Amino acid sequence: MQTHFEIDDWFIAEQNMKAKAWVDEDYEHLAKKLRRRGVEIEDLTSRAQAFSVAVPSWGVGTGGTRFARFPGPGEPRDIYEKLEDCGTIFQLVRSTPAVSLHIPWDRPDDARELRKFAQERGLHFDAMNSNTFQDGAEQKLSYKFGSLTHPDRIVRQQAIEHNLECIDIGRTLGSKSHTVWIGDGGNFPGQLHFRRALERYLESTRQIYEALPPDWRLFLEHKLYEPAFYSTVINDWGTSYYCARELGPQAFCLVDLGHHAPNVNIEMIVARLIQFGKLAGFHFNDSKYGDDDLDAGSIKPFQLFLIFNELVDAELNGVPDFNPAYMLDQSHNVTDPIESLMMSAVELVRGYVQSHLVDRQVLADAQEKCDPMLALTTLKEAFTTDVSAILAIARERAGGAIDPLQTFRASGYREQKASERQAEIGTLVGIV
Ligand code: LRH
Ligand code: MN
Repeated sequence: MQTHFEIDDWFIAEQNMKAKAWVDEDYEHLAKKLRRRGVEIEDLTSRAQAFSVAVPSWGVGTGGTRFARFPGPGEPRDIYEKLEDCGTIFQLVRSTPAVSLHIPWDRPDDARELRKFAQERGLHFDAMNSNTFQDGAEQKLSYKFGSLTHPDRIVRQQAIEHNLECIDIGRTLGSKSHTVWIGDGGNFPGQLHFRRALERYLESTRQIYEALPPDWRLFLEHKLYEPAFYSTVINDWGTSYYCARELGPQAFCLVDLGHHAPNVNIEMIVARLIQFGKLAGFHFNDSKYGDDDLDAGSIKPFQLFLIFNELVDAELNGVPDFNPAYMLDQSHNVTDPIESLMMSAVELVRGYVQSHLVDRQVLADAQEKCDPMLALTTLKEAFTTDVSAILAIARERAGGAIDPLQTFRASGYREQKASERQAEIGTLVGIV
């Protein structure tokens, strides 16, 4: 009978023993520092423990580019092996109890069985994702020239029905939201009629919106460019916001950090969508140039902090119905996907906890008194506070690893999976 290696909780506890002394010392030291600022460290540790982010099922396989993909050992070959890896990430960092699926990549033969398999690993399903940016094997009509905005009504109907199928699968899996990202656009001037294309988008998404169960949310994901390289129908937050408003109260705007032109002030877009009551949530990642899908916080950690600063400000000011969905959306081309997803989840909790360190009274006074230097230094004081000990203790108290990377590597999990999962040529799980 094929065994499936899993890391034992006693092994994590054993590894934690090696780190316990230094992490407790650092925690005590940080507690003293924060007490001088009138901050109770235990308040931050419980906030860290309460933070959760969903991992993308498509992120546990090695990603690639149009040039190449270099698969790693022990790649997951199907949705069950992807969930095994998601379960291991959750076991070690404790802040990733949810998985976001992509259809048809993850179309389950038996959704009830899949839900049970996930629950056995402490996992539940976050937003569903449709895919009308590729032509699936059994598909009749091509999305080469678009999907929900395609000039041919029949192609649009095919794309709409695919989204309805995603919602249907999601209902059985217990998901409560559906993300629509389409690559529809043009590569040349004149290829698309900009206004008619947007009208077709609204006409199509309205049919998807009407199929939503009453307690579901529809997430519209904008993107500046790629795969279209001249015009993209849903290219920015303004267009997405207009559509979410037109569709109704269950439609919201999802912010993928990599979907903006370089140097765009994303934290201000977040503040706008919060103010307009239309922030769906995030696909967290990082990038230097395009939609590079690099690890969150790896390139612009201050931007990640400033985004969480807006989110925590809204949370603390009791913005009504404020319930953003946090998801990672990354492509791991040169790192072990499990290591990248673990460490990216850690960076999100870091940004969140540091944002709770901002002295909001001092910041508000500085803003009202037009004292930009005091405003900036108040934010920087929080951003430059090393909260690693809080994050480690929060993981440990939740049964996770004080040092997830060291514990994962010491466990030999990847090597075990390499022997368990003989790669079947052509099995493709990561984004290419
Ligand atoms: C598009 C995107 C979208 C997913 C895809 C995998 O760039 O961010 O969210 O469907 O990546
Ligand atoms: Mn995305």
